[in-house]
Amino acid sequence: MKVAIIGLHQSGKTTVFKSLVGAVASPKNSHGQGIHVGNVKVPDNRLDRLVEIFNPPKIVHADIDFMDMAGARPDEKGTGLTPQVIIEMRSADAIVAVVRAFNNPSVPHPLDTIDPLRDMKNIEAELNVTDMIQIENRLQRMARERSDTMEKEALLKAKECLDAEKPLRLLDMNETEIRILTGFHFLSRKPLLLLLNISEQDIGKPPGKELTDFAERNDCSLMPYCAEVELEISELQPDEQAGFLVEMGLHDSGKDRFVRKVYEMLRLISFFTAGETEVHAWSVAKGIRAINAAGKVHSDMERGFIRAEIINFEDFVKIGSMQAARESGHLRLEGKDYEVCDGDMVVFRFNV
Ligand SMILES: Nc1nc2c(ncn2[C@@H]2O[C@H](COP(=O)(O)OP(=O)(O)O)[C@@H](O)[C@H]2O)c(=O)[nH]1
Ligand SMILES: [Mg+2]
Repeated sequence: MKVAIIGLHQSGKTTVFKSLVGAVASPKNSHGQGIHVGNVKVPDNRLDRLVEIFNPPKIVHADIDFMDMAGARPDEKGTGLTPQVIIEMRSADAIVAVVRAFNNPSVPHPLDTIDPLRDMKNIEAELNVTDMIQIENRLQRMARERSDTMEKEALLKAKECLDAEKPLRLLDMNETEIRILTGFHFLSRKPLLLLLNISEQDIGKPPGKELTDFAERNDCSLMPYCAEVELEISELQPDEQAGFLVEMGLHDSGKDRFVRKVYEMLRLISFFTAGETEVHAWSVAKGIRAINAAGKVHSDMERGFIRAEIINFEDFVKIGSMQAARESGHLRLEGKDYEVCDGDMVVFRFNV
């Protein structure tokens, strides 16, 4: 899974990126034109607990790749969606837009004033316009080629939505339209998280109503985040981090909450395989069937699927071991069509 971080010049994209991947892993030329990719583990208390129980040599978290996009040049007023950036964004599964709300006189805003609502509207409009241009280009080409009318109808419907200044996230589509339009990888259809980059003194305050209303109206998520403080925290040793959070009066790190939020937004769930050799969180799409989940672990397990033995994490920790769960009849036998739930611990039985 891949998530693109976009935003205006100096909104704090690179600071957010570094707070996620760690300052060490990030490249020096943060103002270069390249796109930097960093892999981030999804924090999961349940996985930590399983590691305590099984004490395996190998631990695998669910993970997400974040991309710090090249971004706008200092003289640009937008987010700098160059053709190269657009291509990368199309391949992303979700978008995080960093919106500046922090005050820092030594860091000028490209539009001079701090106005998060204005910036959110501009970002949304930029994504919509990018999709609109793509649709118009396609329609023009189709007019010359006299091609598929179903595709044309779907595109016109999408165009109507964008004309009304609504992102394609809000468009109701039937299955045919979804099939046709998915191939275009429209930006305004991707899950969008507006990450409000706040000043340190605003930590803990809820975002203004006009901002939450905007997010709700456009079906996107909104979350306050103080990139600078999160970066500081990420640079501490793990044991110092906990102390720092207590000092700041915080329950958990914003970074952990942010990454979990993105994971949710991607509509992913985790199931676990656990044993003496490995504890592994597997990310799969919500609603996946047991047989397809087996295929994530190994193609042989999908091909030779017999059944899945399942117990949810919550029940497992009460019982304490797989052996005890099996003996007490708490390990359920499920067939190939069983819909895997978040937190399921699974043993696949297969034969090839
Ligand atoms: N005060 C304050 N400054 C920040 C915060 N986040 C970023 N900055 C500063 O804003 C400047 C631009 O940040 P950067 O991450 O490079 O922005 P980018 O252009 O979007 O990648 C840097 O000097 C950061 O230190 C924040 O939360 N609070
Ligand atoms: Mg940057």
